[in-house]
Parts: sequence; C-alpha cells; structure tokens
Amino acid sequence: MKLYGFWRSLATYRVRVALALKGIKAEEVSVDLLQGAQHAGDYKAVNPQSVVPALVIDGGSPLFQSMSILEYLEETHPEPPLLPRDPRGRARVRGLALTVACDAHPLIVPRIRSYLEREMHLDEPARNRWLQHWTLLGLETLEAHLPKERETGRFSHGDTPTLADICLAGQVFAAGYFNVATTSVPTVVRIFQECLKIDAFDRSQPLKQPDAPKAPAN
Ligand SMILES: N[C@@H](CCC(=O)N[C@@H](CS)C(=O)NCC(=O)O)C(=O)O
Repeated sequence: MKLYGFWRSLATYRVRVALALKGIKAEEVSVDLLQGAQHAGDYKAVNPQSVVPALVIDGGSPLFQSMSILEYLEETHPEPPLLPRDPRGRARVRGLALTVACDAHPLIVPRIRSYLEREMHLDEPARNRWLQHWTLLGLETLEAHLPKERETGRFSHGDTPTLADICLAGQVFAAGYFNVATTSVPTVVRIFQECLKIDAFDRSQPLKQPDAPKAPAN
C-alpha cells in the first residue's frame, strides 16, 4: 500500500493511526502542502481534489477521503475493531468522529486559510481568530457529549480506541497548531492523553514523521 500524505495533515494522521493500529504496512509518500505540491499535475492524477490522504492498493484506483479509507480498512482488516459491534454504538462513534471530520476540520485546512487571505483579504490576526474559533468549537462539541454520556470510558466509547478517538486526537493537534487553549475541554484532553499512550497514536503524530521539520512553523 502507498499512503500519500503530509506530516501535519490531520486527515492523513487518521489513516496513519488506523494502519498502525491494525498492523498494516504502507509506504508514505509526502505531498508538501505548505509548498502547494497538492496542486501539481502528478498528484492531481492521484487525487483530483488536490488533498491528502490518498491510499493506493495494488496499483488500483486510489482511495480518497479519510473516513471512507478508515471504513475500508475496518471492513478489510476487522481486528482490532475500530467501531463497536452494536448499531447504536456504531452510530455514536461515527457521530463523534464526523463532528470533527465533517464539521470542524474542513474549516481550517490550507485551501480555506488561503481563500480567507487571498480572496477575503483577512489579515493574520483575523485569520487566527477564525482558526481558533472553529478548532475550539469542534473540541467543545465533543466535550459536550463525552463526560455526560455513559458509553464514554477510557476512550470516547468504551475502553478501546475507535474512529472517534482517531478524529479527536487529530483535532487536539490542530489546537496545538493554532495555539488554542484546551482548558475548557478536560475530558477531550484526558482521552487524547490516553490515545498517546498507545504506540500507534504516538508514532503517527505529526512531529514524529520523517517529513516534519525540526522546528515547524504554522
Ligand atoms: N475530508 C477530507 C479532507 C482532506 C483535506 O482537506 N486534507 C488536507 C490536509 S489535512 C489537505 O490536503 N489540504 C490541502 C489544501 O487545503 O490545499 C478527508 O477527510 O480526507
């Protein structure tokens, strides 16, 4: 398998963690989003949306969209499961995961940031307010569920990691990128810390990737 990704991409992080949890080996190809490599013709041929991740299996058509890739990995490599067995639990886990993947993360990706700068002419402080606002709102939405719902355990749903934790962890890295204080989301932070105790989450972290700079800029 070949995973097209980038060290600081949170959507790539999701796939990287799932591959690691399931013990699947994939070669990672770095697409430098900060240099605009996602727009180059050779990468557009892999993913016409010009975003990472994309996963190529056996030279077939690349898989795209991180949540779709996670579901594929879950179906083809069911152990360890990243979704609960019961339909209601699965709906809850997917709901938590999609709160991040569909509603929070899309507002902070490079193409949105560059549109705010180039087309909307927002200066850097205004763009930072935007990034901080949407990042924190995503985390606070998770926090509104987690402490009060009885399904929450060591992780977002029970005592083993699920798709919800994979998305949660990525969103906490976003808070780090944009200097968002996480004091208002203590359960999210607790679960994030539990995630990082697992090797698959820890070694997949953005700053531990070979293409990460030594001292990254935002
Ligand atoms: N919904 C997509 C999001 C993909 C996405 O936006 N990826 C970001 C990095 S996390 C990207 O490649 N952005 C490039 C850009 O915005 O120009 C997924 O989950 O795969």
